[in-house]
Amino acid sequence: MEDKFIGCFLGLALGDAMCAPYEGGVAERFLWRMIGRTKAGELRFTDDTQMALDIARSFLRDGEINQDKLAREFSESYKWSRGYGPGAGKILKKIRRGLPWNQANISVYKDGSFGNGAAMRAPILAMCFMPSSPEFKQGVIRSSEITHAHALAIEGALLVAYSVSHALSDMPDSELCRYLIECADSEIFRSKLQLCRQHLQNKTELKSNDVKKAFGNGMTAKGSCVTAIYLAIRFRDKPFMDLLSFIKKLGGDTDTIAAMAGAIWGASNGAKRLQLEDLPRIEMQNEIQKIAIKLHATMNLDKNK
Ligand code: R7I
Ligand code: MG
Ligand code: MG
Repeated sequence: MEDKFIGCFLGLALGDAMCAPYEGGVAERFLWRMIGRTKAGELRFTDDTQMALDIARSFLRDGEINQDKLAREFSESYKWSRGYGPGAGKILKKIRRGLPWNQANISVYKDGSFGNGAAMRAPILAMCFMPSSPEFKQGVIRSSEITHAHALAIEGALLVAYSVSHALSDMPDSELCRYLIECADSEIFRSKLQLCRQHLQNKTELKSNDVKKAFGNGMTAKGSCVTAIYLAIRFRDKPFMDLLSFIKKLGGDTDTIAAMAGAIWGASNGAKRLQLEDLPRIEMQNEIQKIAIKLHATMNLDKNK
């Protein structure tokens, strides 16, 4: 199980760092070419991994998702050069200046953001709480709403977290799809998940343009979470690099789709199947690995209580 936790966190971070250079349009890609490596030549990660680290550190320190403390952690880590979403960046700067998070999160969009910024970091909650515990769902909601108060952003985060949790416990694909469809609250997520189940059952080899049309490749939760879930399951028995190559070709919000899909893929397959020796190194790789090991140890302790 420890290897699956490491696979999940590294899958998220590697997906993020390796697909970030392919995100967005020409300007974003050019910028990332300039700032996408550390001085030591390691690949830099973006907001997806940074916020995942913030949740993990906050949980390991406090033993819970304490929203005030996590809001501070998120806002203190904020740096423009991590490529945060435009709304999220504004919210985090307001929190840093002292605005309470539950005012900041509705200050940019009046119902809160429906971006995928809550879902991209949600895999960590599957490594904090037992899947059947009420704390799990609550943890996803609490960690999401600090920056993403919109119901669709939270729904996307829950679906990604459930997918990771089931990948950690090796639930068969058909059961996972059924479970996710049952959990979906909105018509848009339900219909995309039904389509996802259909394509997986029929083993349709959708081309990248068809995936984009069916599930989306943008920055909204409804236009990216099912994409990531579909691709993670479709590529689960294939090499990690095949998954990432497909996402690079898909374009759009590549870092985030790869972070979510990478976390699910890594939770299924474990770190050994990532074949780290063949992949570029990313910044803080050892620290990410150590944090995954700590999360695993903490969850086992809880189990034995
Ligand atoms: O969701 P978020 O934190 O980050 C999304 C992406 C990820 O790919 C990151 O890697 C980073 O690159 O950014 O950022 P937000 O700014 O909250 O939401 C993302 C986008 O969704 C916004 O820039 C808007 O285009 C759109 N969006 C909305 N548009 C209209 N009305 C989100 N909420 C709304 C809304 O209420
Ligand atoms: Mg990002
Ligand atoms: Mg992104």
